[in-house]
Amino acid sequence: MAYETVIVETRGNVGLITLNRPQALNALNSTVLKELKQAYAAFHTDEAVGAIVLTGSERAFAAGADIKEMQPLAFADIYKSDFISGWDEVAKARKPVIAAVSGFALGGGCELAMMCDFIIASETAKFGQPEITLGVIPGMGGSQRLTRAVGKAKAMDLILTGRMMDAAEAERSGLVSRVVAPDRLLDEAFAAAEKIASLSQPSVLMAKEAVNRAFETTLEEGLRFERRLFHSLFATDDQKEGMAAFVEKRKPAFRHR
Ligand code: CO8
Repeated sequence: MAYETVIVETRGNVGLITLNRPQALNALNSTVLKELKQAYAAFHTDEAVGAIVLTGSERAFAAGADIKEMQPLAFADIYKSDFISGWDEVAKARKPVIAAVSGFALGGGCELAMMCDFIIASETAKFGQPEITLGVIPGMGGSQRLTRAVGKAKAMDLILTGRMMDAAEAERSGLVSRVVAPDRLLDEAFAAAEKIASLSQPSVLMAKEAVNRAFETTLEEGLRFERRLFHSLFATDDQKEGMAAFVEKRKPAFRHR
């Protein structure tokens, strides 16, 4: 498939999507959304792909929603079209997605990174929700996902002032899982994605569902959900294989079923 704003590749069992609008620091417009959804859908139907890495350029993961595209819009336009709602589909990707962030991850860019399952950042990464400086507020989940990720104090600080935080502060705050040297970013993200792709896909998908459920329900319901998923994995061949391989001191050969 020909893409205009993203580069889509498969490397072994890992799908790689690179945002590619260098002239606009990878600002997210309607074409990016359409193409990201297409790329995710293609990876989801490709049984060989076990995990996805989403990245940008060295200078910018994405500097936000495309301000030039939004500037002429009126309330009635964006309300009637339920502007932004299409991004929910991106956030609901079933296979694990790792964001590999270098440079600016601002506004919708930060929100897109937070839609991924975890973020690996280069030392050069800068995160922020500067929408307030444009007379609006985060619209792709920033006020909700950032607050869940870093807590109220830091989220308020960032969202009310519009300031950026560097990679070290983002790691201290719990927004990113690892910070690496710029030239290690893709290798590190790939190594993590390859590891995930080598594991039993049903257990990977259920692990992701279980962690995500923690954000949506009570502890008691979440624990029950986790336990039921755990029980159900004993119906898979891969549970038999994984445990037999441990006992027999050999590597498991998962068949993803
Ligand atoms: N939208 C459109 N174009 C952009 C954007 C953007 N978000 N960010 C940068 N660009 C363009 C610039 O206009 C410039 O283009 P040109 O060369 O044609 O003038 C080019 O990218 C390079 O940018 P700069 O010259 O500004 O580069 P600097 O290194 O001087 O500055 C910054 C880099 C600090 C990142 C600066 O570009 C900046 O502040 N960008 C805007 C950041 C921002 O406010 N982001 C939030 C946008 S609002 C948002 O994300 C709402 C999300 C909810 C809606 C989601 C719907 C999809």
